Amino acid sequence: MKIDILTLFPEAFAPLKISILARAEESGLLEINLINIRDFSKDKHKKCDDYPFGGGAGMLMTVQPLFDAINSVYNKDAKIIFPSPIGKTFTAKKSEELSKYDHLIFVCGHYEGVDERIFELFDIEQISIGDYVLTGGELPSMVIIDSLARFVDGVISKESLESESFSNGLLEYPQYTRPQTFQGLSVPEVLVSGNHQEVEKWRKEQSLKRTKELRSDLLED
Ligand code: 4FM
Repeated sequence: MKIDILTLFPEAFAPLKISILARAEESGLLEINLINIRDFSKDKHKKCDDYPFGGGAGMLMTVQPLFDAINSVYNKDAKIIFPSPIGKTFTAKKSEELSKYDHLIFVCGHYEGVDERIFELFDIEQISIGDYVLTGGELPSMVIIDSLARFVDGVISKESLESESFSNGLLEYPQYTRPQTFQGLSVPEVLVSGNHQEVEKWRKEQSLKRTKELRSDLLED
């Protein structure tokens, strides 16, 4: 999968260049390109923001650099995403759906907004990561990319994906590793019993118990 990220702050994306995503890029499963929107400004000072018509607080990103930056990476099969609080809320289902594309383009807004005409010039899906406001689309782009990359074939094991929270509509069960006792606290006996059927049964029960206690909304339908 190719992911193009259009941003005024490419240096903000260092977190995508470590750990699992770094390995996914090295192995050729993922290609993440950072494109500086400022490089496309036709203004003599490379300006990419301006005051809103009609007045109001703050600055907006101007449409020309955004338009040219998108066109520099665009092809008709690409999906364009603009993280924004006005979008539908991001979920594991949406994450898996996005992971099936061969080419994603993330457009990161910053400041108080972008000129609305960019949404008339391209088919862009706005996606929110939650009901709160951030200073730009950089962090939510990273959240969405980190999450969907895990669903790209080969990035992590199928078993890891299937055992985690939301994969079966439930929260993940509690997990333990060595040492078997720490500060007087022991690992649940069933997990060291060697009885795989009992382990599976316990994990299912724990998942259901946790979901009831912490996220009963997930059990509603
Ligand atoms: C987005 C600031 C666009 C400026 C933002 C522009 C957000 C969220 C968010 C801030 N994005 N979920 N919540 N973005 O707050 O996705 Cl131009």
